[in-house]
Amino acid sequence: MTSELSPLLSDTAPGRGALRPARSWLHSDAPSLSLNGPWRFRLSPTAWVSQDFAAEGFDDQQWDSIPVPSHWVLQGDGAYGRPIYTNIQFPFPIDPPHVPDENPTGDYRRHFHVPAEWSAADRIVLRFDGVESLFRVWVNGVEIGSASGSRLAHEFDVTSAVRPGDNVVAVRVHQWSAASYVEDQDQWWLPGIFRDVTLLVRPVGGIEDVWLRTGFDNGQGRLDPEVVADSTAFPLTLRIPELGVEQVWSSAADVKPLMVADVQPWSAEQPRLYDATVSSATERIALRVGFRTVEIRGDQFLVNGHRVVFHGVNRHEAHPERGRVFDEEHAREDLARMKRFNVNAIRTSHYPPHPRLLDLADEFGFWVVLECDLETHGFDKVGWAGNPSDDPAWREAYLDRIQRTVERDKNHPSIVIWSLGNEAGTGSNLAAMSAWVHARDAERPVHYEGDYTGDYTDIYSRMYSSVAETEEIGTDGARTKLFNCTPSQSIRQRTKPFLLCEYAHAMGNGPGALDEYEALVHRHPRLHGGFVWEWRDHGILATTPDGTPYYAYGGDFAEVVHDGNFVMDGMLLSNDVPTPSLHEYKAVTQPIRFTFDDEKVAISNLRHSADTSDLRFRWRVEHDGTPVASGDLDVSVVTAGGSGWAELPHVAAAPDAETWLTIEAVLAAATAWAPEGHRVATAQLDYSVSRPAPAVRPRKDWHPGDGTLALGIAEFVGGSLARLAGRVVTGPRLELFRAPTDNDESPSDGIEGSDDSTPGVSHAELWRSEGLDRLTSRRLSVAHAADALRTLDKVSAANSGAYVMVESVWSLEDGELELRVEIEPSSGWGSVWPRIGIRFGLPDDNAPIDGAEWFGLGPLESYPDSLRAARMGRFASTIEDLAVDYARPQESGHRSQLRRLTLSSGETEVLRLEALPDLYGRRPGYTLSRHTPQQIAKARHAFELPESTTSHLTIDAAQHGLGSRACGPDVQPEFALRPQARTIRLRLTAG
Ligand code: IPT
Repeated sequence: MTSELSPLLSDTAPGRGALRPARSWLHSDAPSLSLNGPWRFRLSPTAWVSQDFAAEGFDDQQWDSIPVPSHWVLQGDGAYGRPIYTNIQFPFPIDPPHVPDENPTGDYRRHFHVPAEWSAADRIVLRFDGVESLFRVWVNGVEIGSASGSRLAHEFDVTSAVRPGDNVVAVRVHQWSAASYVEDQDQWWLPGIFRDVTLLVRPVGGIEDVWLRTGFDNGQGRLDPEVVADSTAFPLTLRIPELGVEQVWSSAADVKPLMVADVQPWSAEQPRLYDATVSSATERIALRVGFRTVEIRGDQFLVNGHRVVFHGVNRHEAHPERGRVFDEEHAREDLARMKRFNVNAIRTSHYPPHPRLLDLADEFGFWVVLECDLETHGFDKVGWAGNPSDDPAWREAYLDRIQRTVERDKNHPSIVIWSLGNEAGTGSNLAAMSAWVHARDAERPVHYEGDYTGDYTDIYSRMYSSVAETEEIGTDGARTKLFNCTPSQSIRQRTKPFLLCEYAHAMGNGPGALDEYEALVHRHPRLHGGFVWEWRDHGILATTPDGTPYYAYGGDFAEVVHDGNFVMDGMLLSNDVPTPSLHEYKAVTQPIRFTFDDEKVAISNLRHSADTSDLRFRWRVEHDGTPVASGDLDVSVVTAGGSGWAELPHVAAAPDAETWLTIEAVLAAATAWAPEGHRVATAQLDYSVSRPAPAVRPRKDWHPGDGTLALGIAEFVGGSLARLAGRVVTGPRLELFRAPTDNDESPSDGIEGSDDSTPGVSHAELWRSEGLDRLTSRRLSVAHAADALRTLDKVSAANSGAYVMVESVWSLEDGELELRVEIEPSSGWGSVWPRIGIRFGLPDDNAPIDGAEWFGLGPLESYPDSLRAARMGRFASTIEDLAVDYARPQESGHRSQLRRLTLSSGETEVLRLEALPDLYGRRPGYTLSRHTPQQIAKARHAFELPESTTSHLTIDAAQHGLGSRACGPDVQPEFALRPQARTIRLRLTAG
């Protein structure tokens, strides 16, 4: 037994016995039988288990039952092991092509009934749409074959093994195999039969495969059919009723290209599909045809003659309970959500998705980069020694993978680029894959990021290049050498269309600078946009011992090696909630742009091919956030790439309130993905008259005092605030710390242009070493004046000589309580600062502060390099909803450019704050939270945060940007917060 098994597990070839060539995943009316459902299941800790179970008469009564499709590690509450998350690391020794004896092995069995009529079939085929990682199949005890290529379809001819009536199929699945070395994607390792299993009748005279290649040229559609069928299948008929197409092919020789008049093209914006059938006497195949031509002209990537800008996302198959098991409703909702957030493209990172996803992509309209199931990233650890990509022993496996990828999905109009895989180094096997694609599908370009020098691919692609570097790539005539390229290779790469197959790493709170990347696309036509990493967090729903649900990440399942929360880097949280970054993305990529000019607004339509006839434009005027007038804008239809004008309404600025005009482009009618009125694009214009903040009243009568007094609504004891509006209050204290974001925690690679680039050291480490999270203070003086109190504090940290002087002046001004805080750092502070703020503690006091209403930027959190989604207005929120539930607790909830804030307890308004601008007109931001930054920084998950009824209000004169350093560039220098002097001025009144 062992001698038989060992070569299979270590075999670099993709298994034995699966049918070749691979074919399309077709919608056929031939009979089929889904083998999804409960199977008998047994898990063994090693591959060295008896194969007796495959025998027909084996007694599996003692076995468990498991659903197919599923991942066994997500079934049985831990009874079948746990998921493992690694990014680059191999969770087994790097000993290719061998895997350890500790190799979880799942044995599956089920019975199925074959109808007697099936005896008339030409063949009976057993199809597996996805099994991770290596599996062997037996039918009625007869070994059928084996296969690897987890996210690829495999079909086996089981005609001679099945019989009418009862049959039994047995499948053995090994978690680890040679294939694991080429499936090292950044995701959970999730073994099992996780996609459909189907028994298919292949009728006599059936159609093995169809490819309806299409093209579109000046209103004419081109159809270039390819059919695989033996001569008994003919005549075949192609029908596209809506276009009046009915072609009868009496033999293979008749199958020729044809032109179709009056065709509407397919595009991601207007995904026009035509129902088509190809039928023989015994089988009918249904397809949905979209006419479009993909081409590269010079350095331009065009569809139907127009340049495509990819506003894309990397999409993994991830579901918090199902893992990579496809859930069509969930996927459909996800794609609709993408459309609502102006996403127009998907890279299927890093493997072909469930085939139905591509039907949906055709239907909703996305430009798809379809990626092969291939990644060997873990070889990086050993300097890429033994990388399969450059080892002829793996050539067959590589070719098999790309063939199964392209063949399965070739009919989809949404797929405009083939991608060979991800992070697999470089080498001849990748070049061979590319050559095969070029020969098989001359139209669609080949992408592979790792071909930095462009030796075998058609598109220049990078991941996480900085804004500056990306701009260099797009700049004509630039001579700078490109990443990993010689001068001549750099020149060659600049002759190709460029895309960022990954950028704007969206881990935790971030990314910053989405707008700067977007701006490049419009300045440099060679730059075709890119794909944010990534669409969604891959959290797995788990519960704490006390039953609290949470989304687990690496390390939560006691993995031996893991990569923590690096798998939580989506613009969508695990529970489908869009993070502020997705709103920012939507704002930055809006296809309609507005430029104000006096009484007019210019409206640019940046779409690929759709005009604006699907949109309605409306306006509204607000005074301090309260709507006072609204209406529709009269805009004539703007063609794609064009621009038009609209007259703006007359807006009178209010004398005593800020006056803002907001315009919006909304859907005029419901679509498949959004209701009528859905906002596609928006812009604001400030009409306010300038109203300078009241000057600081000079006081000359300061004299020392004990600091115990009342000033309006404030009561002080020993110079410290004790009560506000009758409530106990602590602070305010200087706050320079924020709970580090994932970007803040990421070590610098030392080569970027950031303010702290000590290689291997993160901002957060510097903050902790400077003691920003543990400031202490010493009161230097307390002084009184008429209606005023002044304190001077020296704030510093243990074992630090650097300090900040904080002068606080409380006074009554025009009958209102004013607080002015002057924050004055000493020399000697080294790092950037996360924030410059003051924090109040607002204990429960029998009425916890649990809500906020404000006039300022909102409704969601914003930071200096992520401000585009924020708009000026009046907003309200509960304290819980102010923060985002990032998988790992971190800085969240900052609202920028505050004007006025009301804190409430239930229905009762407790405290009102007005934030005065500083001398430069800068307004502070605010954060209201149940926890201090120090508490948040300690928690790995939200459930670890202490219970709290105290609310903490931080008023920040400034916050540091977000950047995307967790995997990419740091905060751009203009948004990096260096230690500096700041003034905060607040007016406080009782609610
Ligand atoms: C890049 C990977 O391609 C992607 O799969 C993901 O892991 C991403 O990083 C980070 O989340 S590779 C990285 C070394 C640039």
